[in-house]
Amino acid sequence: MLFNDPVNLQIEDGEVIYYPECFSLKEANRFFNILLQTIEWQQDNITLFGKTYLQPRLTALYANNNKPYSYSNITMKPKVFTKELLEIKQHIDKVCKTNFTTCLANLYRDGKDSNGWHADNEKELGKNPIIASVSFGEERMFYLKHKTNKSLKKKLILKSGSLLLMKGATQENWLHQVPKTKKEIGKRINLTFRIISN
Ligand SMILES: O=C(O)CCC(=O)C(=O)O
Ligand SMILES: [Mn+2]
Repeated sequence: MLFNDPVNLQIEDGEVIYYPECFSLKEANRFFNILLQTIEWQQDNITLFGKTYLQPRLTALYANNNKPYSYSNITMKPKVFTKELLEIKQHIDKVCKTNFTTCLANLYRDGKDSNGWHADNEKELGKNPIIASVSFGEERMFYLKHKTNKSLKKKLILKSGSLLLMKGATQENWLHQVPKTKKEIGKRINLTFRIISN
């Protein structure tokens, strides 16, 4: 089910691999439409540097266990995987040769929705977490920058049906973001599969 060869971004101090067509466009469209309707999207308040904001996108947490996930002063309790999320997880598990427990879903409603610079380095993910990030719907830019060496940066377009796999020391040494855009664009769904086992 992989239609194009993966591309290793060859970053220092980490490992990032992009699979441009992990799902066919037909499958990606089907998943986009179903997930938009069936995921229980919510918009939380987040607290950053003592200030509280509405998160600039909708989110939801699903898992095959009951372990919560906390970030930016939010604690999310998982819901049971839907049929389609399980179907997607099974494919991603195979491609990544791992067994993800948890999926944090993001809905970017338009170009004003975004995800600011961060690393997925919460303690419940453990050291050197593996994170598989699947995109459906509108394509968005994705930026990576090294935490200390300012000359190390990467920029790529995350296409519908793609998988971006981040592993090794990536979260320790790099930050990533999905910036706002002024373009008139449609909705994008992103699923980040993670392992939370303690
Ligand atoms: O939307 C994306 O591509 C990235 C999402 C992300 O970084 C996250 O949920 O931690
Ligand atoms: Mn992230």
